[in-house]
Amino acid sequence: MTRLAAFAVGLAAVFTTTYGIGRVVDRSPVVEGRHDGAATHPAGGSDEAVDRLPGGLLVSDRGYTLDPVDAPAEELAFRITGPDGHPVTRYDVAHDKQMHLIVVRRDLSGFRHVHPDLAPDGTWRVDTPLAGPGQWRAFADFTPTGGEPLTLGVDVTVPGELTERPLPAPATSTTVDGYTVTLTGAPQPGRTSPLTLTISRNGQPVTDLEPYLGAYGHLVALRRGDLAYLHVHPDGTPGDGRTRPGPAVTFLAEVPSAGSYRLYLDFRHGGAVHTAEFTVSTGTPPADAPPTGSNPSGPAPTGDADHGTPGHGHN
Ligand SMILES: [Cu+2]
Repeated sequence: MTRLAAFAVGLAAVFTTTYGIGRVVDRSPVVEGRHDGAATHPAGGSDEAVDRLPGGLLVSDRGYTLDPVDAPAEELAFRITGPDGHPVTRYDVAHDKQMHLIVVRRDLSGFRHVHPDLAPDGTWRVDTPLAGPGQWRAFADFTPTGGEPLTLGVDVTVPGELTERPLPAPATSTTVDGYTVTLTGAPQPGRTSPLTLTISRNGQPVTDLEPYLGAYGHLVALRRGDLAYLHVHPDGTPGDGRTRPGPAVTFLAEVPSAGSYRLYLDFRHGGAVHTAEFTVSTGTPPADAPPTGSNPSGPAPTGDADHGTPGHGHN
């Protein structure tokens, strides 16, 4: 009797301790892979499981491998090795380029989107976009000729003093290089939903955006925790007779799970490319839902009611 009681007390203590740790982890500023099955299972499951993964999580997929190449500090170099074990030298053009290289720190800061040059031996080189010390993730987004589009990812460390940058809170408006960019719509896990970004400058709508990478904007979304790389397609292209050069640019986005995402919009105006960044949290009630008064996962989306962009439907 006494032993049984002692056992029960011991169990209770274990549960309490576990619960306490869980709470502490959940409240920490950065939680890697929280509530995220893809991040907690090692790669190398069934092919079916791999097919369902978002892009950018694997360094090697479908026979193609991203191989960093030694390079001077001011340069970033890599190769893509193909199924035959040799560097790939032929690529299809997608969004105006054969290779899109995206880099970002593991804390989602420092985003850059650049276009390396291909040497005849299959080595890609670019002036390093890695702006300072940190744990960086590099994504190569490409289509090998005769193959499918792929996004491979690899970690790159730049030594030095690391400074963790907190993820900015969700917001529906931001400024960059004197432009104000507002975001309407929110990604919904498991289905495609429109995201509209509207650009103004000095209070005036920008109506003469310049095409960049075959569109009036290029949007990359990365998931917090594992940096899953999400393809986001522009809704319309310059010259299709219905897509206007601003002030609004609409994308069709689908996110694989609830969670926090960082969106990076590249747009071109005045001969320069600008990048506007947003944090969005999915899994929160739509903006037109009645307020619940409690939302433990973060601030509720704000500002949607002020924008009133036509076509912002919840269909
Ligand atoms: Cu690109």
